Amino acid sequence: MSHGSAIHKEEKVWAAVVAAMVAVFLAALAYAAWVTGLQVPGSDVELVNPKTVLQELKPGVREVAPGRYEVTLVGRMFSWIPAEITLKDPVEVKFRLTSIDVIHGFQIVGTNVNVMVFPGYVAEITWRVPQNYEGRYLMVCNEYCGIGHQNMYGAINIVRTK
Ligand SMILES: [Cu+2]
Repeated sequence: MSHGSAIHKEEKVWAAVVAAMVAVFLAALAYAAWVTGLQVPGSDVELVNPKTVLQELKPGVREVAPGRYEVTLVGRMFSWIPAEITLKDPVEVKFRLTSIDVIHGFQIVGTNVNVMVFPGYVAEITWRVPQNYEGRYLMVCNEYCGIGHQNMYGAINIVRTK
């Protein structure tokens, strides 16, 4: 019965193969994380202090070039600040988003703009605005954030002059 606990040579070989595969996978993960700078989508990890973010970031609309806007939005229970924005002849809009309290989700209904909004971080997402649309887009919070979550919505007005 002395061979009962003995490890066969083949078992050792396969254990080594498995260990090598695990090492390769971990190395691939580490490579993706540190060498290629893999990050959570949309989080360019600009850090802000949630307590002073309203003064620091100055929420609102900035036209950086004709048709190109930068919109800074701050989420809080239970609204977006500002809750309504108007964009004239927009082509591309860069949203900068953060929260002063809990995790929110920023979504523009009917588009592919959808990003999680964390307190302490500025998430960035760029929206190429459909050029055939004029009117109102609904922006909502799609991450349950508390008792008034369903009231957390706002509007983006698209105005066309040409
Ligand atoms: Cu919310």
